[in-house]
Amino acid sequence: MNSSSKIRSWEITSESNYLNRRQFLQAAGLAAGAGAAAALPGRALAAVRELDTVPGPYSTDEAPNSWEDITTYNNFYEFGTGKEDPYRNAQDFQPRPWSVKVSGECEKPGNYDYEDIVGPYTLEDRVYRHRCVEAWSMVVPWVGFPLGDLLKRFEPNSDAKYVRFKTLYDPQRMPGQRRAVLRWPYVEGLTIAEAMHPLTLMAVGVYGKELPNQNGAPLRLVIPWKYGFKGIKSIVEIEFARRQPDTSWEMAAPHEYGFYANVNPEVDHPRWSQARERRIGAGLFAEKQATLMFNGYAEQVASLYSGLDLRKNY
Ligand SMILES: Nc1nc2c(c(=O)[nH]1)N[C@H]1C(S)=C(S)[C@@H](COP(=O)(O)O)O[C@H]1N2
Ligand SMILES: [Mo]
Repeated sequence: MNSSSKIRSWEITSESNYLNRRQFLQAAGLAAGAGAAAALPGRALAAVRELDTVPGPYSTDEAPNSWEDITTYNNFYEFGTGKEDPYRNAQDFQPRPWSVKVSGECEKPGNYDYEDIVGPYTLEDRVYRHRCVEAWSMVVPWVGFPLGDLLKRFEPNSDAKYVRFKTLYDPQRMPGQRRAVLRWPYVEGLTIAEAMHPLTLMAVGVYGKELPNQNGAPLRLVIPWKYGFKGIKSIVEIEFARRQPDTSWEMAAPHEYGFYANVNPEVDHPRWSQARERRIGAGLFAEKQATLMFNGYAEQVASLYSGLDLRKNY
């Protein structure tokens, strides 16, 4: 990358960006200090490297969650099913060397190293709402690049209607895979239009730092208008497919989790309402807030679903 053309995060002059940036740096600094990690048992957070980023488009101006919230309250069943398990159990995971196998309906299949995948891009900071199906939410300052820019390099052909993603399967390194809580490896999929949409990120970091292991190191998806489970972590395979891929949560509970999983306050999960959400970190007595259609990104993505019945295609 040409470093002279890049803006260091703290050189941004616009006041709101600057203030945002100050909050980010303060939160990151706190997390690095002795006090923050003490709130939870387990090891100190693994050292994560500083990334060089530029501000990306589409950020929300809501206050981001703290580094501690984002890195200690996770769903990553490969490291246990409790919210704090990934933080506790993923510290020794080594996300390098890493490669991604690309296959299916494209002209440039092959095995690509992490460095080949990430190398050509200027990394963007994008603050997105992050919404889990269990009616909790966070605001996360992700670092990444548009997934579509990456996919185009593999030259998908006109039969590529869907993209299939797979997480690493390695029970030695991912102890949660020794139990059959899901069918391993974790798999997810998007339509090609969803995958190419400029909001969809291949994330490599949070808060200007490399992704902590528990957040899906070294590469994970962020699709901000969908429920959290679509954001597959620690990706090792990308396949351009003709048919709609199976997805882990659909296979596990087809009547509860659909392929589309667009955030939709009008479609209840069979076991709970999805009309309101609890912002993690807001405190025990904070009011829940109304959940927005497409998680607030309707203007950008609603057109992808014109003609689809979103009650049936949930
Ligand atoms: N490989 C893998 N990816 C995964 C999961 C998982 O268990 N394994 N959990 C999903 C779910 S249910 C959510 S809510 C998000 C959580 O992402 P976060 O921990 O970064 O907030 O990751 C998703 N990606
Ligand atoms: Mo989730």
